[in-house]
Amino acid sequence: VLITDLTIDTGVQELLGKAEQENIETAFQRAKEQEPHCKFGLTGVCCRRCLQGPCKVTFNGNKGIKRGVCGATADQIVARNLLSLIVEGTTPHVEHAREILHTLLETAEGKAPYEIKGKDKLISIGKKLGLTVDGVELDKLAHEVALIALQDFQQQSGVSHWLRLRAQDKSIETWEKLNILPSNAHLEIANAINKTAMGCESDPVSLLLGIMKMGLVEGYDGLHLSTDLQDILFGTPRLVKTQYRMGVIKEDYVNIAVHGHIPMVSEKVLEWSRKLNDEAKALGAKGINIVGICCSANELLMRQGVSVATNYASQELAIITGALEAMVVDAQCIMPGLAQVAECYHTELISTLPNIKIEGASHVDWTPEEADKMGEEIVRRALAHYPERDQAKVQIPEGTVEAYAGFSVEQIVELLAALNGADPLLPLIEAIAKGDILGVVAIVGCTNPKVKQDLANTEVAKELMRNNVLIVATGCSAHSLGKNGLLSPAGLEYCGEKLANVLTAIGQANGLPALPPALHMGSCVDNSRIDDLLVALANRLGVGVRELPVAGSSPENHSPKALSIGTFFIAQGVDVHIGVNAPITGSPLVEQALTANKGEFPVTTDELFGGKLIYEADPIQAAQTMIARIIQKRKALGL
Ligand code: BF8
Ligand code: SF4
Repeated sequence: VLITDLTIDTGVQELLGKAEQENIETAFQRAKEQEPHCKFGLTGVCCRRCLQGPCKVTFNGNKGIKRGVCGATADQIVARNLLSLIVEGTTPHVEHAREILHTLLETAEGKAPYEIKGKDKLISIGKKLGLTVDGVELDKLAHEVALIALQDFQQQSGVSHWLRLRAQDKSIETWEKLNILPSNAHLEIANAINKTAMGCESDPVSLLLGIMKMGLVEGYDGLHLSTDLQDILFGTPRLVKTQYRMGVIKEDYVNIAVHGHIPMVSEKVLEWSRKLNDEAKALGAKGINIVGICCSANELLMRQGVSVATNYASQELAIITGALEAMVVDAQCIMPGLAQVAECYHTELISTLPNIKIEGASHVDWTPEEADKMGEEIVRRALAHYPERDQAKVQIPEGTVEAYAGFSVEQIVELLAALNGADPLLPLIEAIAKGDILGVVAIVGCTNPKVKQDLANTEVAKELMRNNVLIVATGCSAHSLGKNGLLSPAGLEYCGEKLANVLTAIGQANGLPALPPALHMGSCVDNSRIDDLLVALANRLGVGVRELPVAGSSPENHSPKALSIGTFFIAQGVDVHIGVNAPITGSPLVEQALTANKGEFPVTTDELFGGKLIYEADPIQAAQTMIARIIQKRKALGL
């Protein structure tokens, strides 16, 4: 396999060459070793739910065994497996939300060394929750907000507070009729695991409704709760400028990469790197340089303008530069293979969460109370490793790309207010109505070593931009766009003329050359921001979210989190494209229900919610399918 077939990132290509010379294995080779993949697994019909199995039943079109030992059919097995996968996508985000919630509680109680930096967000959420905010001390208000959030993990009946806080009334009506309103995230997760357990639920329709309910748990007590509480603690993101690609790792600095998702960890590492910067100078370095990987990168980029080294598939390659003194990880999307790579260099791989340990890594415990101790210890360890760096092994691919980020809904509204202070959303709505903006598509999710890194993410985006579709982006997909110049005004060259004019007008009204063609809205939990934007637009128009000319796309999905986020958006009535391996094709019923492709199965998510799954590996075709749907939704609105 040619290295150039694995990624379009030239820096990663260079480092893959270095890895080959040094005989270091990475995920890119291991992905090839796994080919060809087992078709039973790929199509979702392998069941390992009990010890009578594993059972595999016939996948689409073939003749063979129709039922597992217990009598389970392909429809039942696929639906159960999918629910199980969606639970595995949702749970890390719900845990993420719970961790930030406890940090906020302890901060409000004066027990944790964080401050409440997002005063405006706290007050606006306090008001929406019906709390008295006038004259109330911030700590007290934060405490009350956190206690309400805690009920979303404890109450035995009633509806999730964060769903009531953030969802459109019209959507709530739809979900209520289908009896899928969640109450408590932990209860719903336990309930879903119970459904999928051997000998429990086997009605595929009920399992599918369980999947949609889990999508709502993901959306409100995963994504929204995480973003809201993080904004309260760390502030709401504002426009920032930054740099992308491996070249952000600097040879003459002490380099620390933060990787994972939890900003309570990465923010503290950044804070202590600033405090101890002079100690790096005493060692002969120019200072301490923090770079980001995956969604820790997004969190620090959005609020602090920290630069981004790389995204998911190439995380190991950052170590192969030979210039990282430490890589700090917390949770989610951390490849176990990192430890093996770190062993070949002076880099210390440090895990931080008390219940997420990594084999071969050292560990410095993060707890809300001990956060400062953790930050200082990690930075001191990195400083101590700097003299151990082997210069002969250092090779940092040259070049960085400029990018803008920090597009919270609050920031977008403020930029639009430069055009219309009294009704900021109006200029956007008018541009959509006139067709200057055909629609909005969110490019979200991952990279996946199974497919060429960054290719589909950027190709889907470019095809949409050419057709005057405005792009918003999060997660590792946003990094793909950033590395390739699509988060910078320079990316306007890929846009249709009408879209380019709109972005230039908004940019210039704000003293910028133009807005970039893709607006970076944050980490994967910040898909909540995209939802907030849709709800704001729909409310302003007096329509349901399901009627908006919008779609979501995860062209290089690898994580079950991409599927649970996608499920949330389908429940909102938004079509969601995924490009890699939807493990549903073994069941005609599940496939038809989700994709609304022709078949005998009468009930589809499209009919019930207004959104469906688009499973398409070809990026241009995927973009065209989304455009066709956007045009259909425009027509229904009379546009
Ligand atoms: O939560 S985009 S590869 S890092 S799962 Fe993972 Fe996918 Fe990246 Fe962020 Ni999201
Ligand atoms: Fe086989 Fe049924 Fe057990 Fe699944 S639950 S492994 S189909 S016997």
